[in-house]
Amino acid sequence: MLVDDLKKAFREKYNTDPEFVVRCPGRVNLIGEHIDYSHYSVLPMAIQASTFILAAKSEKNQIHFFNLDKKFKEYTHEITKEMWPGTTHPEWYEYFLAGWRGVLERLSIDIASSKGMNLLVYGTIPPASGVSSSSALVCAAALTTIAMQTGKSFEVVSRSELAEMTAKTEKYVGTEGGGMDQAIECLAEKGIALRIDFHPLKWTPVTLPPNALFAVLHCGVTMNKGATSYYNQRVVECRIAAQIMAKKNGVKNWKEVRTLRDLARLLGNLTPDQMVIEVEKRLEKPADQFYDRKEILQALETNEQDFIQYSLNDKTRDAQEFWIKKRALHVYSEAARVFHFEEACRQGNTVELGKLMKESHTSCRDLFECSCPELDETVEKCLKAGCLGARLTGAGWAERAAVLE
Ligand code: ADP
Ligand code: NG1
Ligand code: MG
Repeated sequence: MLVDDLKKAFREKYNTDPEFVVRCPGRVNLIGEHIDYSHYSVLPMAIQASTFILAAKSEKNQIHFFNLDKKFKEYTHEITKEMWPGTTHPEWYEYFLAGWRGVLERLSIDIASSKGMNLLVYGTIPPASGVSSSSALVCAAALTTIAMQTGKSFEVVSRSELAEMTAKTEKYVGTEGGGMDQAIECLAEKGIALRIDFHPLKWTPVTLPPNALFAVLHCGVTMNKGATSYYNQRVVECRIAAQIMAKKNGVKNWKEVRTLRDLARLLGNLTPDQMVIEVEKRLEKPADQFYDRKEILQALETNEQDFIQYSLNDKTRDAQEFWIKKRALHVYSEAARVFHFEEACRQGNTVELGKLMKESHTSCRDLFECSCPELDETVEKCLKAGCLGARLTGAGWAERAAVLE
């Protein structure tokens, strides 16, 4: 659908022209899966599929949501004195509200005086499929809000600030994400991938070998990360792995250790490759055995209350089993693969790129357990057909009830 068709649809719906049209791309992550929230670098690039938002002011104190995809029901959000508080089971329009809230807070716009809006949303990014439709909607919402509230667009907030702000604000839909998606969607440039580093946010263009062709396939199943606890469970397993190893190493305040990268720094700025060896040494239990809650409290010499406050999050308060060794081994080995991948891009070594992608998939499947049979089968088929490498992209998993038509 062309932008002119979208404008026509807006006019038919609201009897007025849109004042702004915002477009935000989806992304594919080439390598570096589930390591952004451990603050390790990732290597994504934008894709053509995008989310569009068309907007005009409303005289009413409301945000009206109309989606061209009828699966996403029309909705009216009343703007009251109370800010939308966030959610742990998001409806589709709440991804918009997450971006909207972030901008009002950033620009110190009082909720009661914020402007009402009529919106039309149209997306070509397959939702819940690992190519980041959620962040495209959050980032497009943030841009729409900036434009509608200030009458201006990019001059108000820089692209990098927008990336950091939307990474924080998407957490209002209940996932403790790491920031990769918002960063690439706000900072992407045509024709190149970016290596994205966190804390501080930095981005470096990575030119892909001209003879390499990357195809993005859909395996047919979907997974809504906001509505489930899989994602947040992995986030806390990585955090607990870092905290336990820090504690074992004599670090007094394990509560300040938040990520596996914090731990690598504390151990003397060890490289991801060196950290793989450390994990093998420091966590005695075999990787395929979980730690129960009691064992973790003992290892951290702490109580339930502090454990909930410093290690867990909303969706994992009651979790009982934590696979911490496997998760840490995945994170450090995947972080190392990102750097090797970038080096192979520089050398134009497509065979090495393929090898690293295969290793990444195996690690996601066996150590991070974020794959599913449909993804594994798709990877197998690609390799049998002669691809140099294949891997899942994005968070992974599947809810089988939601098979794509
Ligand atoms: P993804 O891997 O695509 O980011 P998520 O589970 O993080 O998957 O987010 C998917 C959710 O985002 C959808 O279930 C829906 O609520 C919302 N969403 C994404 N794109 C759109 C869209 N174009 N229209 C309405 N909702 C959307
Ligand atoms: P998807 O599958 O696109 O929702 C999620 C996270 C990323 C990253 C990847 C796994 C959000 C918004 N996105 O992506 O930050 O952790 O999983 O690498 O939380
Ligand atoms: Mg998402």
